[in-house]
This record gives sequence, structure tokens and C-alpha cells, in this order.
Amino acid sequence: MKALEKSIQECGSIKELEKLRIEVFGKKGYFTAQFAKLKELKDDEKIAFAAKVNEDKGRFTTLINSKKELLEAAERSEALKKDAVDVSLYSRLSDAGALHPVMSTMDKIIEYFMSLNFSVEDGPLIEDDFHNFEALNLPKFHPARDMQDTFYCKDGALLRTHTSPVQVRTMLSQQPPIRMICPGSVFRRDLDLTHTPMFHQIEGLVVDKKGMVSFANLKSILEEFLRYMFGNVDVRFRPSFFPFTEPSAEVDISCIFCGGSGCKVCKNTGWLEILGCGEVDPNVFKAVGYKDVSGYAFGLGIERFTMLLRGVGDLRSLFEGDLRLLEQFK
Ligand code: 2NM
Repeated sequence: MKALEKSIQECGSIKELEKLRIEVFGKKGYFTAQFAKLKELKDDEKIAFAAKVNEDKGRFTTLINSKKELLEAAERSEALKKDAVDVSLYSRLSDAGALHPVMSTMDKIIEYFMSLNFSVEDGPLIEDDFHNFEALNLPKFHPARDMQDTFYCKDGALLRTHTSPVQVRTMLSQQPPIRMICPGSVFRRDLDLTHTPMFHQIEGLVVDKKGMVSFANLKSILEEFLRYMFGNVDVRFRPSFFPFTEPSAEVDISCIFCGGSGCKVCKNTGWLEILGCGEVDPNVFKAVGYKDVSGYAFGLGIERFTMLLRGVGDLRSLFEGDLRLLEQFK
């Protein structure tokens, strides 16, 4: 008995334990032999003996079962150790992604205006006539509303042709003072060497009580911004026209490729056209129900900024999805 108990305790594997179990409980095992002895005993001895053997049987069952559990646990943890993965190991280098240059230009511009406390707003790509045109002082038969330029959907819906409808929505839902920019994609029916039917814009808008913001503020903020983006460039404002601003201006920087002496990129003018701006037209404020305010706005194309900043000569390379383009900007 004691010897059996000892061999169970010292048993090192489930297989060995199973062999022991058969030795103890099997047909030719210990307990079968014990019970066989019963016949040879007198009646009064039988009861005591049988009780003793049954008690032993119970004890061995418990002993073997708990030993089995121990061995199984040990085997499991052994298996886990063998299959363990070291999650702190460095993996083989995979193809990590890179931000598209248009998006990194967008981020840089957003960061600049956020540092000046501008909020960043967005709005729907599918717009309606009021938000995209009417509220922006684009009269019914203005050429910019022509079928040539705008993608129309069913039931008067259209793809926004600029991000200005976001400014309209912001003015309708907030009261001045407003300092905001709206980055995002816009859509026009245009496709040639310098135009794609989808491109990206950032527009800015500042509105405050009448007299609080001026064209001089607009000039200085844009000059600072353009020097932040392009380095130490000259900036000039040329009178221009937009339906939603009055007065309006187009802004040029001195050519960053030739320094202003004239080259292919600036078509020998020494200047690069870079954005449009102006004081918000009173009709726009009327459309959103603003009274006694003044404000200015500006708009720029992110692809154009990106091409100039990165020396990308062909607009199409920004849209071809060729990974070799991104590889260069990792
Ligand atoms: C430009 C040029 C000038 C502009 C105006 C507005 C609004 F909504 F305030 F009227 N948003 N954006 C604006 C003004 C955009 O892009 C070349």
C-alpha cells in the first residue's frame, strides 16, 4: 500500500500514471486481488475487510485523480511555454505607409491657422444650390454655376465646387466672432494638364463686429502665412474679382524657383499666383442674417501648394496612386 502511494507521488507523466492506475484498479490489479480474498474470509471478518478495501479504493481514486490534475497542469504550462510568442521582438520591416504629400501640406496649413486660434470646420461634400451658390452671392446665371463646371446630382443636389458652403453653414449656426478654416475635397467638371475633377481646398473666414477686421489684417495674416509656408518670399496683392468678396485680390509670391528673375515655372513673370482673398461681400452676410459685421476670407488650392513646395511638375503624379511617389516622402 505505502509503496503504491509512493509510486503515484513520484509518477512523472500521465502515461506512467495510467499504467499505475491499471496496476491498482485493473482486472489483474491490486483491488481485484483484494476483493478475491473476501471469499476466503469468515462472515464476521468479511464486513470489516470489505470496508477497509473500499476505503483504500476511495483514497487511491482521489490520489490518482489529483495527481492527474497536477500532471495535466504541468503539461499545459509546458506546452504554453513552447508555443510562446515574444511580442516585444521587432518584426521584419514591412512596407510602412506614408502620408500623401497633399495631406501633409494640408496638415501643415491647418497647424498654422490652429496656432492663430482658428477653428477647423467641415461639412457635406454633397451640397445644395443655396449653400454652394445662392448664399455666396453667385447669381442665378453666373458662369460659375454653369453645367460645364458643376457636377449635378438628382433633385437639385450637387457636389460642392468649393469649401465655402462650410463657411455658410458655420455662419448660419454660430454667431460672430468667427475665425475658421475649412479644409476638404471639392469637385469641378475639369480635366486637363493642370486640372483634376476632384482637388483639395482650404478656405479661411474671419468675422467680427463692424470695423474690428480690415483688409490690412487680411494682408498681414496672409503675408505671415505665406512666409511660413515658402520661406522669405515677396508677397503682392493684385486687385481681382470674386462674387463673394468686395474688394477682392489675388495674391502672388515671388517665384521660389528663380527668386523672381524669371523662369519656366513662373512663365518669366517672376511671380507665382498662390491664393485669392477679399473682404466678405455684404450680400453674403445678408444671406446668413448677420448685421453690423465685417469680415475677410481667403481660399487656396492644396495641390498647387504641394506642387510648388515639393517640386512636383505634373499634377497627375499626385493622383496616379503610384507607390513610388509616396516612397519619396517617407
Ligand atoms: C476664395 C477667394 C476669396 C471665400 C469667401 C467665403 C465666404 F464664405 F466667406 F464668403 N469663403 N471663401 C473666398 C474668398 C474664397 O477662394 C479663392
